[in-house]
Amino acid sequence: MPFPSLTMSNARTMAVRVPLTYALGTSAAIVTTVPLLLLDVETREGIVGRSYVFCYSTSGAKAVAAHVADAVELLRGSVLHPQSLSDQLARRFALIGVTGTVRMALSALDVALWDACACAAGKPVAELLGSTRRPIRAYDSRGLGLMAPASLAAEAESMCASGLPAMKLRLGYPTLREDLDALHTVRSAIGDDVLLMVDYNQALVPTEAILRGRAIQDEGVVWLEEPIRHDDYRGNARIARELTVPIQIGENFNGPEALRDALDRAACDYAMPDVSRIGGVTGWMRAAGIAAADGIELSSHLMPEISVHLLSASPTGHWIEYVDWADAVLEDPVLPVNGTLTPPDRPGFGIGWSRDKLRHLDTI
Ligand code: SMN
Ligand code: MG
Repeated sequence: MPFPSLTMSNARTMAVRVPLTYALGTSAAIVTTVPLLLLDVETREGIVGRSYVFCYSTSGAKAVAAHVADAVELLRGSVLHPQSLSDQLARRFALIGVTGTVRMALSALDVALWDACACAAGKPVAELLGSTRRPIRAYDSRGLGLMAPASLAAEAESMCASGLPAMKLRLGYPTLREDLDALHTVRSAIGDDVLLMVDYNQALVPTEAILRGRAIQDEGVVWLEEPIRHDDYRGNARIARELTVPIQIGENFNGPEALRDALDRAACDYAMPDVSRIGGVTGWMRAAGIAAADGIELSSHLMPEISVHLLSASPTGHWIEYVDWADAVLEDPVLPVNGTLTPPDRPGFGIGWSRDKLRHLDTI
């Protein structure tokens, strides 16, 4: 089968605000609604490529949409060769800098281009990338933010209904005592069989991270995520050296080069890129090659519907972060089965917008 030949004609974006099932208090900010930017790329052949991106804030959604519009002007009439177009766009945006919302816009476009190509080929993206569709172990990341112990116990119990084998707890309370209380509260609510990851969202400094990490690692957590500033690789390396619990970072990696740098500095034991910051499918697959060469297990950050195809095609695919945020806009949400997510047997990423659901959401 030849790689499909499609020509870019136009793109449409729509930003919506989705209320969350569980408010998510992190050490950085409390998230109660999530702005999602939906992107449709149109081709002259009539195939539509879709993607969506979590934009963190209202201004984020507006900025990403504006950068997408600029990029589409540059691409109109181009044949969809996603890798070449992504590299071309990165060059064109080099003066403003391919970081933050610019990176998110270019990543979203790259995802939509790959979706269009896979739709034209009539194959799931995982298969277009040369992989089987394989089940990826999923952990529940919908809740367990920073909150009072009684609410934490109730939320942990209700999350058990998903049947997932693991969940992620946010830490970074003012004291280690409170972190341990939260961990013990959740552990007694869920029992010994469900695994726990913990995420500090960059709350600590290295010395404090080592002190807290020493206490927490005796609790048998799967990983300790973003203990300190994400780009302090020297500090992260010091923590990784001092602790036995695996250090997980990566949701803020800007492009695959950041993973290369982090691994060169021994800043982490595991990595979890975010498809919208690592550079879409193109950037993810480059990162997957780096991780595979170094034997580093790769997990994902948010946007599970897209990430599941990429983890499936990653030699060291590890855990998928499950959230249900996009269920509010999708025709066919991707649901966990037997504790795993599997790329659906549909063309592309298998994402289509439900007009009915969109009617009930606030737009930005
Ligand atoms: C996170 C990041 C951004 C929004 C919500 C939650 C968190 C995660 O760091 O890893 O899920
Ligand atoms: Mg995190």
